[in-house]
Amino acid sequence: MDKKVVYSGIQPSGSLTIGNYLGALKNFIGLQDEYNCLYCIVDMHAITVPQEPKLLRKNTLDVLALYLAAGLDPEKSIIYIQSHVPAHVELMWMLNSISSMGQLQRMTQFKDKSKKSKEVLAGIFNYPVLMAADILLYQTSYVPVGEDQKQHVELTRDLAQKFNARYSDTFVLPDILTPKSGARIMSLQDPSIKMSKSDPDANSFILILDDEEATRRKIKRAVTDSLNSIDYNDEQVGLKNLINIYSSFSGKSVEEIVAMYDGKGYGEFKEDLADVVCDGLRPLRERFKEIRADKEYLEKVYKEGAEKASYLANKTLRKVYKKMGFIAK
Ligand code: ATP
Ligand code: LTN
Repeated sequence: MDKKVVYSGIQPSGSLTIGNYLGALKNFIGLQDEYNCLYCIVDMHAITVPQEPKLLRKNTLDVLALYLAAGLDPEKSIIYIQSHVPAHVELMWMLNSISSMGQLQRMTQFKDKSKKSKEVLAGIFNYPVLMAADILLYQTSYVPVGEDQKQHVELTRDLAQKFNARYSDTFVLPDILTPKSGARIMSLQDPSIKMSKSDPDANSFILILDDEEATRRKIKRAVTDSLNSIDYNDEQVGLKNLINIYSSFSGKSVEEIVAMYDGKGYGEFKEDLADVVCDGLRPLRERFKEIRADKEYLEKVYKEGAEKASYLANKTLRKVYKKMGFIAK
């Protein structure tokens, strides 16, 4: 039997944080042998907030180089840039015709992002429909993402079900795949909100590409509490988040970590955490520099990726056009 399909994407809307790494990228690697994987750089999603064109181009290649530095293998997975496969936008338009305004208005990411901006753009409203198109084009079974994307994957299932019921079986219904630890990394400055690369306060996140000095400084400044005792509970949310980060990078369980620091203070814990994070990211940071400098290799990867992805996407797209009643060319 054919392997099942895994699909995920990351927006080149800035430099990636350890939230993106632990919630998504790190988990992409291990899936490559068991599944047919597609990993996309979703640049069309990134323009739902204003982007400086030069920076968008740079960030897109940075994300590609980070994918490769983290261990994504173009021999095993299809790695490509969303705007190179126009089928995504075409399917999105067709899915719009069965998407309900009410359901899109209930998406928490839409509500959060539109609260923050002066003008609510149509792109941010339609964002989840484009994400559904990404996933459904490839008959995806599993979507490895952080917990914040749960509602979008559910919407994707609803749209697939609606389409299948109206036009006959066409799409596979996808399931979300969240990691056991690291599914929701919180801001280092306000642990009630998720760590986000678009947060204006650079102390709130650690970037995969931050240098070690910045990484250590940000961990030192991370908000904790005045209890000065290492415990894992909902009263000590800042510390809880730091323990989660420690656990995700070291592979140690939360219980092990709490036992290791019994009777010790936050200063020592934070210093060790900085070591664990820097050790965990060092190989990736080094490989990134080499890969990012090799423009020809990057170009080869995204061109071949787009060709393979287009072939698969167009197969689904042709079926959709036909089922909806469009005349074939
Ligand atoms: P932005 O912060 O700019 O709104 P984002 O980082 O949330 O964007 P993406 O770049 O598309 O959005 O996220 C890529 C992946 O990283 C998704 O799977 C998302 O769930 C995951 N992710 C993002 N932030 C976190 C976090 N704080 N903890 C865990 N996973 C996260
Ligand atoms: N909305 C996602 C990014 C994204 C995505 C996808 C993830 C766009 N298309 C398809 C998985 C599958 C986010 O993380 N903000």
